[in-house]
Amino acid sequence: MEDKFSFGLWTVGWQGRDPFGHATRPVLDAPTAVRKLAELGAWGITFHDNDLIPFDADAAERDRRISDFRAALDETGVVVPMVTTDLFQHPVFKDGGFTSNDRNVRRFALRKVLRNLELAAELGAGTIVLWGGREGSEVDAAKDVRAALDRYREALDTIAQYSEDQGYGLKFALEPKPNEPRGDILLPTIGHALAFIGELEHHRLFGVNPEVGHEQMAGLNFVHGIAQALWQGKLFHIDLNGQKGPRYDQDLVFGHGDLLSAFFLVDLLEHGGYEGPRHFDYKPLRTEDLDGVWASAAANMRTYQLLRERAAAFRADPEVQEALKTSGVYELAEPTLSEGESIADFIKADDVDVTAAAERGYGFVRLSQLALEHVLGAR
Ligand code: 3MF
Ligand code: MG
Ligand code: MG
Ligand code: MG
Repeated sequence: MEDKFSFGLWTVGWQGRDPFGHATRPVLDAPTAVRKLAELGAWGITFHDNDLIPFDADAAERDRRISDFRAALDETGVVVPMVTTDLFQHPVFKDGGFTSNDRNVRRFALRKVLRNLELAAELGAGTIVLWGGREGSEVDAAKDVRAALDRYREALDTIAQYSEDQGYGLKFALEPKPNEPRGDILLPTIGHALAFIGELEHHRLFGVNPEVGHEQMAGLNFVHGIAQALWQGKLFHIDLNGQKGPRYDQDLVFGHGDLLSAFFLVDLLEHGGYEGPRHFDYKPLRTEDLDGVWASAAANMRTYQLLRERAAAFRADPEVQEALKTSGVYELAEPTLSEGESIADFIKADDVDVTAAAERGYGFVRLSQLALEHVLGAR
């Protein structure tokens, strides 16, 4: 429970439908997912409104689905830390939700999110994730990006205002992704999202929910992105999974992509002050049966725990500490100007031996090898 491992209902529930093939697994109902994940040691479950309640459900069906789900939560003690809204599956969202060119679609999408906030608050969720998978275009002439960003901002400020007015006290995490399903998606990376948040009226209520694979699809260093989000106090939530470089969104088990990056990510999360859920947004391979689904869910948690152990051993190793010192890693924490040093004095001073500084070796390869040996369990 203290690990705070959580899973999206849509992860273990993925039936294996892809653009080229039909489902390979049966429907998994929400109460079964909750019970099974609890057995495996998960702490939380998250969902899109339509993972739990079908898009066209009537009031009676909605109530029944929610009450069956609640019964499983009560029985197992599994919590709902995050809720999100599906603005991508239904054809009405084919040109986006908040940024569709069609104003009626925008009004429908925004209402769908607003109506989902009450359920989130009732279930005790503190965070709402917003992934704008259909907010984008394939054709540059088709979208005035500046107008789309105006509408995006309008929607998010409306949602935050409503949450404040209702006293829900929710926080909101934007999930960047560069492409898929749209050819190009708005707010494609952590950096774009952070810059956009600064333009929101309720910017304090907004942070990011970065996903490993999404940043790697853009060829970016996920650990660096997470470090900047932490540095800006904006890492509200995280989607852990695996990806093998820039290609389609693979959603592999955590660590089953770039393992060294996963190691440094766990090291950063564990030692960098992140206290939120360790949330897995992955897809059990389409080749797996239901036993394989549960094995893959357990694999995410086990990999995280192993990497956490390995990161602690890395930090505690005296040779690593010495190597970090030799490499100047601690020295970077020292301000560049001395305390009380005026800029006038600083600019005049001539206190650097440039030749010696240019000749210095940093020993970064040694550090890298030490990390690799800890990951491999060789130290
Ligand atoms: C798609 C995703 C989404 C988001 C989810 C928000 C369907 O690539 O990652 O999963 O994570 O919509 O929580
Ligand atoms: Mg994803
Ligand atoms: Mg993904
Ligand atoms: Mg995700």
